[in-house]
Amino acid sequence: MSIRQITPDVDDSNIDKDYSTESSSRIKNSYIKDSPLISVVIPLYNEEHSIKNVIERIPDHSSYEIIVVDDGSTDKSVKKIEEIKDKDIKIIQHEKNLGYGASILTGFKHATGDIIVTMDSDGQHNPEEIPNLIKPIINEQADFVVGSRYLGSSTYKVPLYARVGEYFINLCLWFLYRQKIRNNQAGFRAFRKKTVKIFKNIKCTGMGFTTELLFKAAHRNLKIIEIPIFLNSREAGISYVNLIRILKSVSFCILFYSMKKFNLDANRLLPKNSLKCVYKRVKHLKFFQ
Ligand SMILES: Nc1nc2c(ncn2[C@@H]2O[C@H](COP(=O)(O)OP(=O)(O)O)[C@@H](O)[C@H]2O)c(=O)[nH]1
Ligand SMILES: [Mg+2]
Repeated sequence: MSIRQITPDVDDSNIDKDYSTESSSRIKNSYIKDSPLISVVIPLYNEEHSIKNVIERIPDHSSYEIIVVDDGSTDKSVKKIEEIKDKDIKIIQHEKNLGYGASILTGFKHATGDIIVTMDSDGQHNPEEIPNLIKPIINEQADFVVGSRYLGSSTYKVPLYARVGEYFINLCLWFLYRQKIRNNQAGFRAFRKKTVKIFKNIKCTGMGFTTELLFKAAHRNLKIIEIPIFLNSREAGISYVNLIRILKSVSFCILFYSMKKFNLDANRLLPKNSLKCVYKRVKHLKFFQ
């Protein structure tokens, strides 16, 4: 086993590495070798009961790079990872809790693979399904793959508020980009490393990240598809999802991308730089968290 604990840097130049073109309508696959390197990025926050099992179940293959971003856990999560034998694991630790999205962005900076997979650390996703998740990318059928609980044989009961929220976000995605993603709050996803630059300026660093990631990808014409996955129920620990926060960040995200899509030049409609001023004022209210 080798565990490398890395202090996160603030330099995000690594995100740009290897990305050749800004306009990313279907990025070509030619660089993906026969055996691509897969970086599995796992955001972690107080999941001492599940994290060890999640990592141990990641396919045991040299082409898998495991990156855990511990987001200031206060329980024994990191100790549990240190107990793991026979796996190389990169652990990056945030000194304090920065949020789900911020952790994934940190993971991107340290990922060296051709394909990046993100999955939860609470045991709801099955690492054995990673090969299925990345298959459409290897076969050049997609740039971005979302594991969908609605398509699989999963018996997981999705709460009503989550169904309604996902239905509404799906409608917005369809209206703006003619793109349907039913399970748009899913955290089990895969995409090409070369697309990562697109996500560099993401503003939602909390749970709203999942929505902004999809809007950004759709805005840049990435080919996004959903494939069936099996979603387990959470067996231990608690969910830190805060509905009000998500609602705020998702609303801002939808508004922001609607304006982008319709090319609304806010500075033409409003007094000069007023949008910048509004943003400065609301920034500290953590709308984007
Ligand atoms: N890095 C990080 N991960 C988080 C945070 N909050 C939740 N997570 C992780 O994100 C994943 C999904 O969160 P969860 O609470 O299970 O959301 P739910 O499945 O939608 O109820 C889990 O693996 C959590 O450990 C956070 O503040 N920072
Ligand atoms: Mg969960």
